[in-house]
Order: sequence, then C-alpha cells, then structure tokens
Amino acid sequence: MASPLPSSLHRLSLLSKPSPSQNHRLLVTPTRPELSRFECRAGQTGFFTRLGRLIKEKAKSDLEKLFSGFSKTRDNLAVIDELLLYWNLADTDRVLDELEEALLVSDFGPKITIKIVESLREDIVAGKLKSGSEIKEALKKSVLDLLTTKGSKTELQLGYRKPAVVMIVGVNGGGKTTSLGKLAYRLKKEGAKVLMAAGDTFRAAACDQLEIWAERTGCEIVVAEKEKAKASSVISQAVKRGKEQGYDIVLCDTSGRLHTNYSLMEELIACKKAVSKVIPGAPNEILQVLDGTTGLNMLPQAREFNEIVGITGLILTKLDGSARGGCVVSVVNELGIPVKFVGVGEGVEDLQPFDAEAFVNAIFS
Ligand SMILES: Nc1nc2c(ncn2[C@@H]2O[C@H](COP(=O)(O)OP(=O)(O)OP(=O)(O)O)[C@@H](O)[C@H]2O)c(=O)[nH]1
Ligand SMILES: [Mg+2]
Repeated sequence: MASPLPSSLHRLSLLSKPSPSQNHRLLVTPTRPELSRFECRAGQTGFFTRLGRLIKEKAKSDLEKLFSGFSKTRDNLAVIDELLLYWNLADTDRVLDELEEALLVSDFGPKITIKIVESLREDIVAGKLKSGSEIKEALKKSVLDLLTTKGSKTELQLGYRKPAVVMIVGVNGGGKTTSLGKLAYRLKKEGAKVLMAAGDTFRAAACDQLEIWAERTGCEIVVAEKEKAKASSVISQAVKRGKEQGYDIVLCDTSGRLHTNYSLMEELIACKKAVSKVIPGAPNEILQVLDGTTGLNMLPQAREFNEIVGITGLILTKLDGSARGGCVVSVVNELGIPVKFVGVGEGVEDLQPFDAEAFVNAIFS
C-alpha cells in the first residue's frame, strides 16, 4: 500500500539527513553478542501498567478527535433521533423497523441488530421505556453492554518484562504500518524507549515506509540488510537487540497477507515463534489491523487470523472514512477480542485508544 509520503520524499528524507537516519537504522547482520545484559529490574510491571493507563487517560481528553472520526457513522444513525422525537406507543412497530434499518446500514450486523431491537421492543411492551429519550438511552446502554462484556481489556497488556513485544498483523493495505507508526508516537510521547522491526520483507518499499515513521517519531528501527530476508529473522534480531539494549517496547511490522494464503499465514506463526524463542511468553500483544471501510467483511479475516496466531487485540482503521462504524460492535461481540485502538485519520495523532463509552457517545449524537 501507499506510504504516507510520496516516494521521492522518502529518498530525500533519508539522503538529506545521513547521520540521523544512519543512527536510527540498525541492519540485521550477524553480530557479536553485545556486552550489555538484559536484567529484569523491579518496578517494570508498574511501568507498563502506568503506560497503558496514561495512554488511555490522555485519550479521554481527546474526545473531539474520536467524535469527528465517527461523523459518517453518526450521520447514518442520526435518523434514529428523528424517529424517536415523535415516538408514541402506537407507532412502535414502524419506529423499531426503521431503527433496525439504520443499525443494519451502519453495519451492526443482523445478529446484533435483532438482539438490540427485540430487547427494546420487550422493554417498551413491558412499559419500562416510556419516551423517545428513554428508548435512546436504552439503545446506547445495550450497545455499551455488548462492547464491555466481551471486549473489556482495551488497554495494552504489555506484561512485566522488558522489552514488551507487539506484533502488528493483518491483510494488505489495512493500515498496519501507519498504525505502528502512530502507536510508536504515543508510546514515545509517554517516555517509552521504542524499537521498530521492519518485518515486512515482502515488499521493497515497506521498509522505507517504516523508516519514515522511525524518523518522524524519533524511534530506532531494525531493517533487513538483504532483500527478501526472512521476516522471522528480522523480527528475532530486533527483539534480541531490544533485550540487549534496554528497550521498553519492540513494535514489529509484518507484511500484509490474505487469511486464505496458508503459506503466508505459516510465516506469521514462524515470526511469533521467533519472538518467543528470544523472550518466552512474548509477543505480549498480537494486534490485528482491520480496515473499517470493509465493514462486516472484516469478520472472516479476523476469525481466521485469530485461529492461526491468536489475536490479543484489534486496531480498527479508516473509521473516519467509513459510515460502517457499527462493525466495531459486531466484531467485538462475534470474536470476543477487544478493540484496543481506532484509526480516525492519517495523521500521527490519529490513533485513538478505544473507549467503549466515548465510542457510543460518538456514534449516537
Ligand atoms: N483515513 C485513514 N487512512 C488511514 C488510516 N490508517 C491507515 N490509513 C491509510 O491507509 C493506507 C494504507 O496504510 P498502510 O499503513 O500502508 O497499510 P498496511 O496494512 O501497512 O499495508 P501493506 O503493508 O501493503 O499490507 C495509507 O495511505 C494510510 O495513510 C486511518 O485510520 N484513516
Ligand atoms: Mg505495511
């Protein structure tokens, strides 16, 4: 997929600043063992817990971004307000039919939609909901419940040992590299020492794209020296360096692959194994990037990736360009995997930690 800057600029940025780019660029070559040793210091648990919490808290003060990121979905669902404004009991069936339509159009999916609408109908018939505003509140609460019962661990779980390792996986063009860059920016801003691993060895330009993110965020990066190097080898070397040189977090990019391509899926298994060989128990997070514009079509790929490598969290991207934000609820409900971040734009600050309540308020104005 296209990188965030025109390719002419890649070269320019790399060539025009030889020393910084050489500084941050670590080639994967056979190296002598480094002198520095990894030691698990006390208090590291606290560091990662604090980091996860800080990122989440900061996001709460940035609700504006989330709110504008979901504007298209909110526009789709605005019809619900009009429906409920003049709601009366005699009109229930028609109003609920139209509400159902609005949820379906926003990709909540048939299963969730029926569940929500039928529970509203029951409460209306039982006299528990007596006004349009009560119905709206009940609707928001049922969406919130769906999100929080199955996908509650939305903070990054980085374990207790340094470096924590995060692998980013997904199909082609979903926004993996961009999300990795934005995540590095957030982590770095909170004081973490971040190392990037250019594990997309499949596409020649992929490494350049990640290098631009490394420069932009001031992170170091491990890249393959040779073309078509094994992804697992680059990732393994990066994790080794991360361990030896006291990094807090190693973020590993991987190449895009279709969930139906078994040999490429096997390569992912190899990457995961290579990480755990260096640090038993790692990777701490395997985050799957899902393209929000594909709506419910993302479900089969998410299911397959999860079965093969075990996904610990989801990053839903491009929600700013999508009116199908309801798919967030379906994905969480169907897979029971938490959404950890949402991408709401192409800028460096446009990766928002997912907060279920803020999401519900952003889609139902
Ligand atoms: N609007 C918008 N665009 C995004 C978002 N996330 C990524 N993109 C854009 O999507 C395009 C693809 O992003 P990449 O990060 O290259 O995707 P990838 O998954 O790494 O692609 P491959 O490595 O080719 O599989 C780029 O143009 C990004 O700028 C987002 O949240 N919102
Ligand atoms: Mg990529």
